[in-house]
Amino acid sequence: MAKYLVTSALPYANGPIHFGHVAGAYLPADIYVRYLRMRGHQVLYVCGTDEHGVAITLRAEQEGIGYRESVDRWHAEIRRLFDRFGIEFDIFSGTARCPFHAQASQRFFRVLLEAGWIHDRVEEQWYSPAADRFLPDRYLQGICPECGHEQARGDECPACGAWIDARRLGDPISLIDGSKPILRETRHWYLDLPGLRAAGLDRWLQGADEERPHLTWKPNVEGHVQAMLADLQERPITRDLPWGVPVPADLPGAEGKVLYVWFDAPIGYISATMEWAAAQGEPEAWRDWWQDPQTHLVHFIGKDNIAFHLVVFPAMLLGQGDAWEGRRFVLPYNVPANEFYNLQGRKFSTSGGWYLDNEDFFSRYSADAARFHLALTAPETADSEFTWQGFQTTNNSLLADKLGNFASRVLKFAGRRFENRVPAATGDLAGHPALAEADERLGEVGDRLSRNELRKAAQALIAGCDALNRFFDSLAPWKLAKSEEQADRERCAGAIERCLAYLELLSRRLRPFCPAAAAELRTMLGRAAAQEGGLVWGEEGAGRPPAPLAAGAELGEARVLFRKIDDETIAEEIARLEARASS
Ligand code: B3M
Ligand code: ZN
Repeated sequence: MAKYLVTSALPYANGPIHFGHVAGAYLPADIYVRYLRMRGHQVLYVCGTDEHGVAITLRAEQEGIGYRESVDRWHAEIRRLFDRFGIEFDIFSGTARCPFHAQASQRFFRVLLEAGWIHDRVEEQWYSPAADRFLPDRYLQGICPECGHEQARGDECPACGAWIDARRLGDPISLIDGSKPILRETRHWYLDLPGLRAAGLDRWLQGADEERPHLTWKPNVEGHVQAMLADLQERPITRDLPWGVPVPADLPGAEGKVLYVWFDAPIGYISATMEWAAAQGEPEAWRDWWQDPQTHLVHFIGKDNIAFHLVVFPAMLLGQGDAWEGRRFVLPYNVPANEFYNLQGRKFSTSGGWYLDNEDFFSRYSADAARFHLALTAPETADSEFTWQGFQTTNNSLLADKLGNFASRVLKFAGRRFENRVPAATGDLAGHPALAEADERLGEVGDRLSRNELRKAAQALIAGCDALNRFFDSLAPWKLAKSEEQADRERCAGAIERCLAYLELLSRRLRPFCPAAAAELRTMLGRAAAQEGGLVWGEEGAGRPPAPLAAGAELGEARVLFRKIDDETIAEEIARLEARASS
């Protein structure tokens, strides 16, 4: 049994999140967590909203409401979508609402400052005489110094992805009022990334650290990290903003300054864990997760957050040294970052109307079908997309026709022929090739999930269903049942016993993907799926068929696991999407 601390990127509380976010950083984590728990591991899954920074202030200013009011609204909205999707966190907090966050962030800052990893300097920054304020990163727009793109932001370029020093932006304008800013001197604090790199970050990234048995990162992760390391510089970690975690007030020049959002946001994982621990009545228990060398820390993120999770945050953790009562922080064990997930050939865009209306979607379709489809099309190694046709195919041809249909034909047959009870096992069907195939494919599901290969895990599950349907067809129990031969009728009973045993196994393999349908399937299996305690994953796989079920156990009632979606409905959805986008 091992210990896993799993996080999903803290979404900005400045707008709704969409299916693309869910497919990239939340569903893969939720599936992983459910799987690990079934394997008996100790798991804590933390998340919350990212409630500071310019993304928030700009939004609230547009909405004409207070920062707090704005983040509260979006926090609730985002949380609702996660609930709809069945994403279950141990805690879902937020950086402005967590009572431990500001203090933890300031402590991180102070430790780094005292250890010499943070320096302060007085430098020129863009200042707006019109608004009488400094203009941090995203308040500015200008020409990218790297690629010449004309609408680069003051922090990064949307075209080439470069991190930009705002002072190098060409012809900047203020996004508040379009006016031209001027350069004015002010004090800021800088994180010495090159120094931290030499002091241990490099060693850890290369896997030379024995605490991180992982020797390789996903190729997309490795690529981003190398690009960032090629030009690693000190980064400013404070901003002139009226909203955020204040720079500790006793420092000269701290007035009006807050910590940069990317400094405090990842500490949000830690402060959320502190909040969770306090709610358990064990305020110190957060250390058992963050400061125990046995912990496997796994961050689920989208590709745009790679540099922060593999370079900046680990550097901040390393730089804490043993200043926290002598206990060091763990560094990430894995960062299974995903690529982007689009919608019908284009990027999701809330303002452009190119999105799925979450309320609408869940009033018509099941969360489980959406979860399974997103897993099957997850953007693991390349960008991928949601299409309505693809969703229909997954729902109808895979979930309903292969899985749901197998369950209903077996259960209906058992209901008619065996008085809705598990018939006696015969034992002579174990070597059947279709069952051997099912063993192999259903065994593969767990291997794939443990490596965060959701697509292949979902495919293996469906391939297992295919094999089971082939088994049922090749045995033709409806013929055997009518045979005059006693041996045939026994074979029929044996076949149905095997089908029921595999259905029970399927309910467990399905559970991380489709928790509600898996529970429903177990209800349908009645006493045949009775189990003491929590549901365990089990060791079934190649060479290990499911154990015989207790003969005579009473089954439940066969029901429809996945309802089909007709062509007309899909056509309507596409028409609605296009109409919304062009209105
Ligand atoms: N809020 C960026 C994003 O939502 C940022 C992630 C923070 S994770 C600590 O993509
Ligand atoms: Zn650029």
